[in-house]
Amino acid sequence: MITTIATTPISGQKPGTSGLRKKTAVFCQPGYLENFVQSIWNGIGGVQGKVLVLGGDGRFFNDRAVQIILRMAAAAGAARVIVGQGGLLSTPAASHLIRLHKADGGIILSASHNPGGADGDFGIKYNTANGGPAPEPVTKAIYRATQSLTSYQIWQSGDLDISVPGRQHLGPMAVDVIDPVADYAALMEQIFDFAAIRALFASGFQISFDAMHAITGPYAREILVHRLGAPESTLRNAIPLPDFGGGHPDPNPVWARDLVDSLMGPDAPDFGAASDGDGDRNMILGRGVYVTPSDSLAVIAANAHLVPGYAQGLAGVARSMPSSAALDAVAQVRGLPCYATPTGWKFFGNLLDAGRATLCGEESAGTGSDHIREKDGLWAVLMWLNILARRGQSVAQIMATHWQEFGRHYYSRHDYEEVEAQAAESLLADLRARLEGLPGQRFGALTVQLAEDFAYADPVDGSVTAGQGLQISFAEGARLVLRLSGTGTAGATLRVYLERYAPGPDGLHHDPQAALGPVIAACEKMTGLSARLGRAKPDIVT
Ligand code: G16
Repeated sequence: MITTIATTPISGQKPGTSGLRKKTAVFCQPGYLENFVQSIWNGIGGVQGKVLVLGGDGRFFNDRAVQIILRMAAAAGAARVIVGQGGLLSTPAASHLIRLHKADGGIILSASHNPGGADGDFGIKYNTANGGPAPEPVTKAIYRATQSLTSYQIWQSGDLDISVPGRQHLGPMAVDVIDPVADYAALMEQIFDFAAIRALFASGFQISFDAMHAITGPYAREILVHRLGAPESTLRNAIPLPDFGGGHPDPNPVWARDLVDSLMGPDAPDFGAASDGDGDRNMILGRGVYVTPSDSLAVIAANAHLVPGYAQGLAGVARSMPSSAALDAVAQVRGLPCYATPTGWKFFGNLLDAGRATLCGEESAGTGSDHIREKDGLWAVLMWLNILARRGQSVAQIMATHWQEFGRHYYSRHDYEEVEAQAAESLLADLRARLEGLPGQRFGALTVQLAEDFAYADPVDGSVTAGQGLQISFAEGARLVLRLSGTGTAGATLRVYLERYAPGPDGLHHDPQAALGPVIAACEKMTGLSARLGRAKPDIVT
């Protein structure tokens, strides 16, 4: 039976870089989730007769939210919901299922790399029929719907038992509970040379994979251990927990410190990797080396032909604007089209759908391809393993030869977290106002060549997205980008992206922070950042 509940708009239900993210306590408020879910239905023209995919990364409130969304889908007349067993699905697996079942869309419950638990963050995002994050016009329509909502509808019933695969019904709606891993693992087996990776493992090649107590534990066990023969000891923190064991499930050298330390230590395995809360991010390490996400994307692009799924070549490649130009260097040598998009995976969707790009990636530890429409952590790990198996070299050797051929793009991101929003906004506004006069000006050792407020004209649908970050290029082969994060849930996070190109053959093996010293100094001189934010140094350096 359908019940209609009167409600009023809740302010601030505006999707950010990747869906709506708020403190868990905010999402747990009566009606908060319901208002947003009803606004999704209203914003996309309803779900009457539609097929949806539903699942999340298992963080606190995932289980409750799944039950509420199932009842709201039933009330809205959805024909069928495909839900991961226990309400679990990694973001890449959800994207794949939408495509596999030709579903009309899907709902993914996750705040990605943000911490979870009752005191952490929760999030929800809507993906469209191509399997990708809803593009801007759709998120805007959903936001508009939140602002005029007067009621929501929910099916009156108790909870469904979604702990066992199989079909059941909620009113007239079919609910298919499926194994969250099986279809995704089968897709990976189609793309990669599993025999070659199995042989690599059998030869004694050691890997360590850190699931950070998040969603990829069961996926990694099935793929790396069961299908590829790696020992169980390969897996760290492989049991998903609602609070990620109190950790911060962001696979970077700061939050996956233990893994990084073990790769830098005396008994290091040959390869290390980690993934995030919902399984779409990745970190790649070799014995004694950390591979930046931008470098990883470039190496993957340069070696993709060694992987069966990409043996026929790449149509093109794409990166987010703040990501380093390491990808562009590969694209130039290989004659591939290369696109720079705003931050946010949703901007790759059109390029992938139109067949203009095969691979894409971001400095924020996301890498992926046209196999789905989300970034994909385990896919990136398997890309590396397949390349390592075929090249028979270590990660360090692959990096060294890559830099010899393409030069090295030293890269780092400095994050100033939870700063006063007004201070960060006025810093950017002041710099924006000065952009026109910057070219030709010298800041320490660097001379500004170009300065712009990045705007993206989508080559497929012609839409223009402005205000996507301040980009300052220097004549000496360096670049500085400043933008505000769109995924935080408290205050503002200012991201400062630093890049400097070393063409080689010398100067390829410096400490990145030292190599970037002139860019860091130029940023400080140009913006007066430390004084304006009241911070002597960044909170997070990756
Ligand atoms: C999300 C988006 C990414 C983006 C990242 C960081 O990742 O999907 O495209 O690069 O946030 O965004 P921001 O700099 O605005 O915080 P995830 O893994 O959180 O979904």
